[in-house]
Amino acid sequence: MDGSGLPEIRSTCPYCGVGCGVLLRPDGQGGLDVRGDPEHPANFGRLCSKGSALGETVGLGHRLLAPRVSGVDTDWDSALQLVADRFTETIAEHGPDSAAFYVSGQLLTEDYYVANKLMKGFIGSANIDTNSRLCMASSVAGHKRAFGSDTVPGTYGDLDEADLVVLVGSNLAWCHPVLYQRVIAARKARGTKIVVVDPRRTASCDAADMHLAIQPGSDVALFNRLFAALYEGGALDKAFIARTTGFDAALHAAQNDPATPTGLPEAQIAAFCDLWMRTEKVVTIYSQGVNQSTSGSDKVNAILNCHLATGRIGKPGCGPLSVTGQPNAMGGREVGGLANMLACHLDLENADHRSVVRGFWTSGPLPEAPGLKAVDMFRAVGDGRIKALWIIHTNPAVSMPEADAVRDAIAACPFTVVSDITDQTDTARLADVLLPATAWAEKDGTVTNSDRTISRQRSVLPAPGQARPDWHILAEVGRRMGFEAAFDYASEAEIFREYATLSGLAGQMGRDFDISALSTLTDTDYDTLEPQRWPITQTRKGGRFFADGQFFTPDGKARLLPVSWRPPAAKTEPRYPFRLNTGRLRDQWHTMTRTALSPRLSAHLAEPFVDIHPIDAQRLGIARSDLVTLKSPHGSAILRARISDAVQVAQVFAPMHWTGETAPSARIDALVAAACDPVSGQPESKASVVAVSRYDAAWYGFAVARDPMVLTSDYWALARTTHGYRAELAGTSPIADWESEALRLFAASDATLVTMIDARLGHARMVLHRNGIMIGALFAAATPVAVMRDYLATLPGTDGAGAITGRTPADVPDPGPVLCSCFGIGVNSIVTAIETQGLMSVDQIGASLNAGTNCGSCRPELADLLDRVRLREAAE
Ligand SMILES: Nc1nc2c(c(=O)[nH]1)N[C@H]1C(S)=C(S)[C@@H](COP(=O)(O)OP(=O)(O)OC[C@H]3O[C@@H](n4cnc5c(=O)[nH]c(N)nc54)[C@H](O)[C@@H]3O)O[C@H]1N2
Ligand SMILES: Nc1nc2c(c(=O)[nH]1)N[C@H]1C(S)=C(S)[C@@H](COP(=O)(O)OP(=O)(O)OC[C@H]3O[C@@H](n4cnc5c(=O)[nH]c(N)nc54)[C@H](O)[C@@H]3O)O[C@H]1N2
Ligand code: SF4
Ligand SMILES: [Mo]
Repeated sequence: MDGSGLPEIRSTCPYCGVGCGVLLRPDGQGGLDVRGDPEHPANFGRLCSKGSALGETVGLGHRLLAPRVSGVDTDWDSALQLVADRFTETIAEHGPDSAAFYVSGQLLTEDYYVANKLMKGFIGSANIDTNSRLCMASSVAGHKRAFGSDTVPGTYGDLDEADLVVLVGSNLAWCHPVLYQRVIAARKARGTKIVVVDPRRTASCDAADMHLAIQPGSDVALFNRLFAALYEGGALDKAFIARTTGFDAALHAAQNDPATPTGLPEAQIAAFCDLWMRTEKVVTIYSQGVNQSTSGSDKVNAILNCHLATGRIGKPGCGPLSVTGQPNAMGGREVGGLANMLACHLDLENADHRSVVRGFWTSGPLPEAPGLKAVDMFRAVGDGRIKALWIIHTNPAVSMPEADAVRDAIAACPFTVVSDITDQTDTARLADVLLPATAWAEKDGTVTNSDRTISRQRSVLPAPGQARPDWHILAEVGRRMGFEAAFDYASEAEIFREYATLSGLAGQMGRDFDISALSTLTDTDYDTLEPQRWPITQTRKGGRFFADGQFFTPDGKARLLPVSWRPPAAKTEPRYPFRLNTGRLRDQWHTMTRTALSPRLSAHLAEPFVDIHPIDAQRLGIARSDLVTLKSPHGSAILRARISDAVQVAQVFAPMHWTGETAPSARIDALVAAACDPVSGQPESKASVVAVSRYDAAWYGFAVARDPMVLTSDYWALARTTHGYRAELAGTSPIADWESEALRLFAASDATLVTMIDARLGHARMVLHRNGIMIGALFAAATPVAVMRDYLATLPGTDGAGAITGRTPADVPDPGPVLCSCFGIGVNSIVTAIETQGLMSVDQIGASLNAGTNCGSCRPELADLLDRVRLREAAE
């Protein structure tokens, strides 16, 4: 409770795998107040920019509110019967493997369990795979190869006690900001050293003692060198090595793998090895720079080899830590959501495991072989082997590699069902049947975060329209397909109890995942369930794994694996001379269906871009703010050029977030090759090859508007603002009549126009008013438009005085692009404060402007800005 009298409800943030606890209080008008839960063990009250802005994303404007068949709203009964009938008919005619589910690490455990049970247990196919294939599959494979199980050994608490944290292919500052803050706090408290291994200089490098800017895909070579150095330096733990097998072969492979592919200077490698060797308490955090690779599983095992051979695992302050991306990536692995797994960390290919699960479910025979993994699944959709497809809580038309082919395959599939909270996604637009799911704040269930902590998500808002929880929709279809008893669930709690009971059987078979002590929870217990780390049995609760040298392999020993460096699958060549790296931005979540609703999150970086090194830019005649075309063997994209030495020569980086809804020519996965790791099946999303050239635009435009715009130009990118929308535009054919173009763009033929057009220079400025209120403004030029964007974005809905000048009035400073999204503070305001007030630290910036004092996600960028201003001043 707080002052307002309404109770605060404890729940979990629906974004990243840190799994922060949140306290939610409905504001009574459909909105939510959100703050961090001081008692949650993942965040102790902290939230990042995305978590802090959750309240801005719960509006209903974009929601899908009724089931829809072939574009027409219908009732649940008809829609569910149609789905059940079409799946039943397809299976009867073409066999179980003609059906597939493609699901998500953002589903709650209860949803996921039901989906997996329906496909593997009752449809009798293993064709259920998940976007976790694009995310965690290499970590799962690496864990299973080394430990005999998909076990995360340590806990977040290790970060507080570590003396060295190595971030490998992880931009923790932006992607797991609350964990990053924890590392920074440890650094302040005990001087923890930070090393970043990433081809790109990221926000996570700002506080790092060392940045190893390796060549893409060369991590195995680096960790092999470390392994060899640990051996040569006498730093191995012989007693622990006795608890492993494969040491000789692994060491031999490491010693024979040259470090040259890393491209790093020998002295830097030596310094890294030396630091690792000297430090007992080392945590190696790894993420997509490791997993999303054709050698992803080998990268994981190269890292695990070093921790196992030094016994630095499962003890306080040390161990490998695979940070998971999605809020329930771990839960999905636990329920067996991947095509090659069974529920509760049991193995699909193990006959004893199958028979236990079959007996428990009283189902038909379970499939004996793995189903199709994500990339193969969509290939099978494309070539007609899969004829009925159900996509739940994921947007593969945007996020899969070779996304144009995936989009076309979904469109051509004879029967596609999509469950989403909105119809405004690239994938939802392709569905035959669209099913409205309840969203995060409306649903109940559990999620597991990166350190095995299971937390409740709790519904705090009513389900809008006809929306229903995902598990409920799945169970209805299961019942209508003839499996009444198996899917006769009355509540989430009932599903959870069943799952916890099954985990007890898995525990009895010697598996790690056992939460059987939760199998007798009452509904009230489930409602009040506290966050807790598995295992949760009568004899064991939480804690770390493996310090005792006991592993989940048949002989109980861990496996050291011989691994050797392999280059990325795609080779650069004269036609495609650049390596394309892709990843995330601080304030957007994946395909932006939720974060883009928040003006303050959209203000951080409002347009898709590509980072290109100054030397390459100069060689290709690309100037700052130019648009560029990227072409790969699979597709093309148009992006804004940011010239930056954060990337290396011949490498470019582009974010993954933009879609057909927000910037149709910037769908980056259209370019990404679907080359996969041979063990994990995870695609190499970070190392495709592309050509880069300047986009030859006849005109460039910038528009702000109060209402949605009619965007049709060759290039456009749309973002929300506090006053409506802003858009960047460009086209290759000249516009003859700018005034008609403006009226069309704003769908406002009745508006009054103020214009300034210079046809000779190709400049055009138009401000549109209706009833004295500015509804839009369009600025066009033959070169990238130079106007004060962030200021102009605040004018729609006002009288718009002076808008035509494209700049602030003389007495109003331009705040510049927003850097601190919590307080909406722009770069220019911060630079001015640094210069005029002589600020020397991030804390001083906070004291003066508040910037960086709420969630802290922008602190690395503040530090970077401070350095740049100071450097500039020093040079002057
Ligand atoms: N803000 C934000 N946070 C998120 C998400 C989001 O969408 N937005 N998504 C969540 C999800 S699902 C995930 S999976 C995580 C991902 O979290 P991260 O893995 O931290 O994020 P990415 O930006 O995908 O990639 C990390 C880094 O890998 C580097 N990299 C590329 N190639 C290599 C290589 O060969 N070797 C090494 N060592 N590094 C390489 C990239 O330059 C990049 O900086 O983030 C989660 N958190
Ligand atoms: N190039 C490139 N591509 C990548 C990556 C990369 O680094 N580079 N990363 C990959 C990784 S790690 C990941 S995890 C994926 C993520 O990619 P996706 O999973 O495709 O992305 P999201 O935007 O998270 O999609 C979630 C969808 O679920 C909907 N939704 C939200 N809440 C609910 C709900 O409660 N129920 C239902 N049924 N639907 C809901 C949202 O509106 C949205 O359409 O992208 C992958 N693709
Ligand atoms: S770090 Fe941010 S996005 Fe991740 S769970 Fe916490 S608040 Fe949510
Ligand atoms: Mo992910």
